[in-house]
Amino acid sequence: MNPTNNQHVLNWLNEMAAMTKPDNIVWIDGSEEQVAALRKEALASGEIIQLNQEKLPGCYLHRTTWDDVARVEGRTFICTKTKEDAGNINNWMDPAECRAKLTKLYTGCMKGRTMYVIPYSMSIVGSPFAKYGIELTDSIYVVLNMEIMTRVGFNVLEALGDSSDFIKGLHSKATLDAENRYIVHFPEDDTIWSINSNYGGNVLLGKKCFALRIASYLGRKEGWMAEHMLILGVTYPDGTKKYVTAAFPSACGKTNLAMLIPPEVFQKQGYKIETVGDDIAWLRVGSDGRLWAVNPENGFFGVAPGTNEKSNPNALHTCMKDTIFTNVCLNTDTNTVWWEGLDNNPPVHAINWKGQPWDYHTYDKADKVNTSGAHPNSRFTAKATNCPCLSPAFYEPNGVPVDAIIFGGRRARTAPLVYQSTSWQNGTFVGSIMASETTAAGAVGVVRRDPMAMRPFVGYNMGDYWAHWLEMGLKIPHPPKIFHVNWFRTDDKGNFIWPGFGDNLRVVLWILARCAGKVDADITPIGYLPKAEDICIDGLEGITLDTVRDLLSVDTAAWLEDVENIKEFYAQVGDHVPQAMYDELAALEARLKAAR
Ligand code: GTP
Ligand code: SPV
Ligand code: MN
Repeated sequence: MNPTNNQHVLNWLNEMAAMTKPDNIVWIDGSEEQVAALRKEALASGEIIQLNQEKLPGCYLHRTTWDDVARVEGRTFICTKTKEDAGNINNWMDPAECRAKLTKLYTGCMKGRTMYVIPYSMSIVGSPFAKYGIELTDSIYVVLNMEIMTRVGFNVLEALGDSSDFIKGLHSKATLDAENRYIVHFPEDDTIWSINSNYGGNVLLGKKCFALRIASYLGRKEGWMAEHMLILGVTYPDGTKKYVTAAFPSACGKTNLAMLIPPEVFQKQGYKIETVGDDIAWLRVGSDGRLWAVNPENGFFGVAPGTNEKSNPNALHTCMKDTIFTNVCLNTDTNTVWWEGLDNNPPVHAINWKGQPWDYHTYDKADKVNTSGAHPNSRFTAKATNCPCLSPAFYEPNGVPVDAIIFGGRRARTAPLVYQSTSWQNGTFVGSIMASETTAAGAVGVVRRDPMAMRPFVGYNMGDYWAHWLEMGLKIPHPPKIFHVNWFRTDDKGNFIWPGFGDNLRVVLWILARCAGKVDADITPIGYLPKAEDICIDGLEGITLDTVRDLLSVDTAAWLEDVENIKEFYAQVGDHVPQAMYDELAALEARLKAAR
């Protein structure tokens, strides 16, 4: 019995089943009984391992295959009718060609398996922001993760009714063959096809595939925005609440900022931090003329390594129950989990992320992937509702009004601790030149430009995406102010100068003070910079006013070098780059040269 009469859903389901030929088809109804039964099945097959239920109630461990441990950008495609619509930054394949190629791989791939049909919603079912999807998958691991990360259940089918307005996602782990792994998007057709992976962002199709790539495409068409942003709420001692969103590239600190613990001096004054989201924000113009944000997800797929009682206690407590760990280290004495940076007591008897006995003495910082207990990109999938600092606004169908948008990346030298753009257009430019430095062992940092942290996630031409940002600016009567931060400046020895984590609140408070018009700033060639004394360093050991001055310094020569790199990147993005972005770039260069 099908739980819906929606012919669009049923016809598509029949077509996909005829191609993949599963033995059974099972609808996922969102009930705890069904999830429990599937968990039992996954335990029996070894797909998941039950952890110590006293210490970690409801927690399980899963290991992926060794070559399936992260998103695969090289195998991710945007299949629009023309290559130009996908742009130069995306991989492109002709839609018909792609379907033909993947049809061969999908044909019969679910023989002997069950196909699970997961109706899910991104955002609260029935809310103004909500968009619906159905994911077909042959992986119980995917079902269990989707059930945490999205809102799964038959109420989605009810809300959908007879409509064809849903995103059609097909996933098969097939043979997990890396050579034939594909994550492909047909934005013109509301369709996602993923095959030969069973890892995170490749297979939890509601997340990057739908909520960013497909949604960014829809947002452009419908006049809203889908962004790779956390949403953070700050409550002031007088009870006032302010919200900021922040876009940092993958593994650059979104989850950490979203769940930060205020430094003691601020706690004593009564400041509080609330998390609305840690990875994705959907943004719409509200009837009050402000920009409003929701987190379309229902859980966190967070990086485990580095998460500890000091860096991010909120994340740690969130994943102490009802959590699926992927590729972390197993302590076989206690049947609990461990990862690098959890504490200084690596397990004496352990199984590493590869499933092998592991001796922590063999750990070599220069070869983390092969010598660490947990994979550097190992993750926890945890429920938002288990987060101690979850904002009540998480449940608000209309989301929260945004005062500031913050961009950031890992820059060893160029970007100062914080600066403010001079307008929405200038802020869009600041987003477009975002970058991060990857520090490979021994090598100097390689700069990777990652506009708005969306380089791997824009479902169309990057130049058109910037144009959409500019157009949105014209549609928001009271737009948020746009800032850029950098927690990652290093000293001569390569150590981070700024303490980061909870202390980043000090910078966020300056940002909000600027938005409220409560603090002055210095105008520089790159934008407004704080006066050093306006970044509160009360109670911060080892940081003086001079350290802050140093963190706020702008190295003109380094910036001019960066400008050359930006020019190359713009050329690569190609002829859809809006003229206004070139004007901003030329103006920045002229200001830097004048200041030299
Ligand atoms: P994705 O889930 O991949 O999108 O990552 P993310 O942006 O949420 O990054 P996350 O918060 O998980 O942080 C990734 C890494 O950056 C971790 O190893 C953190 O310890 C480190 N990190 C986060 N915030 C800071 C900071 O303020 N300073 C420093 N030095 N490191 C930080
Ligand atoms: C990211 O890479 O930005 C993530 C992890 O949040 S994944 O869901 O795998 O994309
Ligand atoms: Mn992310």
